[in-house]
Amino acid sequence: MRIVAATHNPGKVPEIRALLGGHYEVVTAGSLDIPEPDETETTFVGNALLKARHSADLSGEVALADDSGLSVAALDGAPGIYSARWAGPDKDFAFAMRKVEERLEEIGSDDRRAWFTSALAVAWPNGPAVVVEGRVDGLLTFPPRGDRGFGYDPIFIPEGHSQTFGELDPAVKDSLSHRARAFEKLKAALID
Ligand code: ITT
Repeated sequence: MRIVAATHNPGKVPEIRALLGGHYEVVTAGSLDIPEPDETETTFVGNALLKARHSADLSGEVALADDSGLSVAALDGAPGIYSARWAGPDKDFAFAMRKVEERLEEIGSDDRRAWFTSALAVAWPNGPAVVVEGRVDGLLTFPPRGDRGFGYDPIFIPEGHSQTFGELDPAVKDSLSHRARAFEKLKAALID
């Protein structure tokens, strides 16, 4: 079966392919010339639904979207749904990770607790949609470590590990990440 990955983030695509398994042919919204919609909702779930519906309606095919982000406890959950926007128009995540560190320094907090959230939505063209959310907790570390993964991976150490997502084998990330946990829920929701 073919499924449209409603994302323009190249970092997400290999994870979506790995987590979906070999049963699906994954084509990206970018490869179908589907433009990025404005993420106008105020929650991960809302933005995931918006992106999945947009790609499903424009492609006429089943679409899967991920809306995700890093939340920092001491920053009241920021950057959260604004995680991509903190990197600016150049998508500079070295800058975004420094910004997280600077904000923590500004408030003088040594609380390093953080979590990633992924909302996954599947939408059928002009039809229904299903949405679920997964989360992984961990601790932040500075400076960034490792060059695997994408986004904020080099500053995030998942619970139970001593290496960042930027250092861990991608298979380890895919076994416990926010996205992996959301996929487990998605599979359960689609089977029920
Ligand atoms: P699409 O909307 O096209 O999918 P995007 O990058 O704009 O791409 P989001 O709006 O969901 O996607 O933003 C999520 C941001 O949160 C993403 O750019 C990363 O910086 C960060 N993020 C999400 N999941 C992550 C992960 O597994 N590892 C590191 N950073 C992650």
